[in-house]
Parts: sequence; structure tokens; C-alpha cells
Amino acid sequence: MAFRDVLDIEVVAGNGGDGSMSFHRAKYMPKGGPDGGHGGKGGSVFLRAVENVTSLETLVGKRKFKAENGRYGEGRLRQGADGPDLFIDVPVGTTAFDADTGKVIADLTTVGQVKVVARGGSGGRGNSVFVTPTRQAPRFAELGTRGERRKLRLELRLIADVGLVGYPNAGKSSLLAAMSRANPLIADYPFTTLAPILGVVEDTDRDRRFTLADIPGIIEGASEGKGLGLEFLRHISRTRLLVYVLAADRDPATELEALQAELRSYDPSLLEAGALVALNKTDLVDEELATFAEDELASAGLPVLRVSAASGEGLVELRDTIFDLLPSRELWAETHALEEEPDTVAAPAPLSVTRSDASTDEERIWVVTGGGFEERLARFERHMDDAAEYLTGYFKRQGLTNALKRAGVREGDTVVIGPFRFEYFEDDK
Ligand SMILES: Nc1nc2c(ncn2[C@@H]2O[C@H](COP(=O)(O)OP(=O)(O)OP(=O)(O)O)[C@@H](O)[C@H]2O)c(=O)[nH]1
Ligand SMILES: [Mg+2]
Repeated sequence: MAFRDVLDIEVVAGNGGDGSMSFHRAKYMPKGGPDGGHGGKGGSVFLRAVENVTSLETLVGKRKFKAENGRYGEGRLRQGADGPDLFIDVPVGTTAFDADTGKVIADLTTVGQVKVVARGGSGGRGNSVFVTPTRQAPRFAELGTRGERRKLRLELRLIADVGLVGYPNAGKSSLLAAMSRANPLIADYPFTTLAPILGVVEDTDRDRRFTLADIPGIIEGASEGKGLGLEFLRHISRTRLLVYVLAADRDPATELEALQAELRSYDPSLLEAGALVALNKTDLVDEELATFAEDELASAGLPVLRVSAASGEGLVELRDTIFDLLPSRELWAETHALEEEPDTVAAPAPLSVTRSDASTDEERIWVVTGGGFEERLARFERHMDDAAEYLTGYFKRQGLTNALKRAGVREGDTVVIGPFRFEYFEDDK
């Protein structure tokens, strides 16, 4: 299965079901009371972080994820069923961005973490709830609201504790294979590794472990697209420690400089992570050359360990040094957690009443925005005439009538609320 680490999808929550407009019917009782039930809630769409999925590949082929609508309410006060929620399983380490705003919607870093990405609509209330002493037979019910819809960009960044970075052929995969049970492809040609691979390095004596990520090799100019480019650096952006793997039989000091320059151009904060150097393939050089390389590398200010993935020399020391230098997850998370968009429903904009430029001497037009009035009206769109009296009362209770009066609205003026137009009249004369 191919490795896939960026994917664009669309998520659509279910609409809320409409409330029912119904009257009880029974033998010998031709005009029973209103008995319209409520509509069900629309299903929401969630992202759920799961183990044992390590690529977004499983989602490919399906671009739109839609949760079901809530069902309509029915007579005899029967409530419509809620639309079931939809869970999209993604690998741990997936970050979801709103494709339009670029904001982080969800950042899933632990198994089982769940985040709503599109909220289902609410169900409309049936006509039975609109009964008052003066309104015994409401011929209207509330419509359900629409579910949220959003374009998401999913990005996977593996959650590994430690990342291996180096030129092609430096022996990164060999080190991963020698230190863990992972089985990466190893070969004597550049760009053997084409996708990130994870392994677990264990210290059974002290019952501790860390995960180690091996990513494709990086070369000078990768930031301009040379080699496989810098795409894969995303996967080490959350590792808490970097291990620069340098081949002792090449020019390690120059390679280290070039690697750091490439990392810096991708994301300068990568250089802030803890790091050390694994000077590999020391079995291929003599003592003199190894010491020379070590001295040269000293100027970078990083600990240098001599190792050989081939002979196994220095690997236990490397492992233990990594354990020593690895910052705790908690400490790291304090400074590196991504800030998610808060998971709250936005409050409606404040109410405002303004006189429209389109007003003439004959027709004065007032525009109402905010206060949630447009949303409220939309829920009675289909029953506007029958709901007029209820809405008039609602406007009064919610302060719209007073706001209109304060603005100077007169009998016969036109009031515009979103797509709705009304003639204003004083009902309390
Ligand atoms: N002699 C010797 N050869 C090594 C050592 N480590 C790796 N090699 C060899 O170097 C070659 C490249 O090793 P890989 O582990 O595939 O290198 P890599 O860094 O993962 O390379 P890419 O995936 O292409 O970036 C293979 O032929 C390995 O057998 C070592 O310590 N000593
Ligand atoms: Mg490799």
C-alpha cells in the first residue's frame, strides 16, 4: 500500500429533521389538538485517531464524507430519529486544517482522541410546542437547521520520539534495523527509502522504549526540490530529538552543515529540537580519520557518537545517549502543541438596525442584521404566514421591536432580515 500523508476531503454533517405540523385525528374527534413531533438531530462528522493505521491511504478514493440527516418528526408526537454520527478513522499524528481558512481544526496526537469537524444540524420542533392559550392550533412547525460542511486538508505527521536524518546511503535504515525490530529496505544506492518507517527501540533491562522514525534521505538543494525534496521533514517536526546520521567515509562535517541548512529552510524550529550526531560506518575508516571527523564535527556543538550499523559497535551507547537526551513528552508538549480552533458554536453577531440606502420618500427600508433573527426566521420559511403571529411575539420578547422603534421605524415601513421582507405595523395599539 502506498504511503499517503496529505489528503483533501470534504466533510458534511447531516441536516436536522423538520418538526411536524400535525393534528390529532380520532373517531368522533374531527379536530384534535396539535401533535406534531420534533425532528431528529443531524449526524455530526468526527475524526478519530486509531492505532495500526499508519497512512491516510485507507481514505483515498472517497473524498466526501457525509453523516445522515435527522428524520422528520411525525404526528402523534413521534420524534424523528437522530442521524447517526460518522467517524472517520485516521492515523495518530493527523492534523486537520480548514482548507479555506488554514486554521487547525483538529490535531490528533493520542490513540482514541476524537474531534468533531462538522456539526450536525438541530431538529425542528413540532407544532405541539407552539400552543398557547390564544393559539390552540398552530399551523406551523420549525424546520431543522443545516449540518455544517467543510473542506479539510488532512496532514499526517508521524508521532515518533526520535527522528533519523541524513544523506542518502548514510545508513539510516541500517541503524533502524539494527536497533529495532523494524525491517526497512536497505541497499547500496541513494533513495532506497521512499516513505517514512517507524521502529520501536527497547531497553529491556530498564523497561523503557522510544519510537524511531527513518525518513528518506535529504541532499543539499532539497529545499529547491532536489532528490525527494523536503516533504518528509514534516514527519520529524514532532520528534523530540534528531539524530543526524553521517557516513564517516564521506565528508561528515560538510554534510552536517548542508543538512542543517536544508532543515532550517524548511522550518527553523526543527533546529531547536535536541540533536546528536551518529557518525556511522566507522568500520570503514581508520582511527585517524574517525578522530579527524569527530574533531571537525565538534564545532557544531552536538554530542558525537561513533557507531557502525554493520558491526553493531557503539549502538548500545547510542541508544542510551538517546534516552539521556530525550526530553519528556510533557515538557515537549508544553512548547510544541498546536493550537486547535475552539470547539464552540459561534455566538450570533450583535443586533443592528440600519436605514437602507435604497430607501425612498415613499418607501423607508430598514435592514436588520445579527441577533440571530435571520437564523430564527429561516426555521419557519415554509410556514411564514402561519407563523407570523408567533414570530411577532418572538421579536417583541427578544427586543427587536424596541430596537426598531428606537431606530425610528414607522408604521408601513419595510423591514429586511436576510432574504425576508416584512411590512412593519404596530400590533399593540
Ligand atoms: N560498512 C558499512 N556499511 C553500512 C553501514 N551502515 C549502512 N551500510 C551500508 O550502506 C548502504 C546504505 O544503507 P541504508 O541503511 O540503506 O542507507 P540510508 O541512509 O537508509 O539510505 P536512503 O534510504 O537511500 O536514504 C547499504 O549498502 C548498507 O549495507 C555501516 O555501518 N558500515
Ligand atoms: Mg533508507
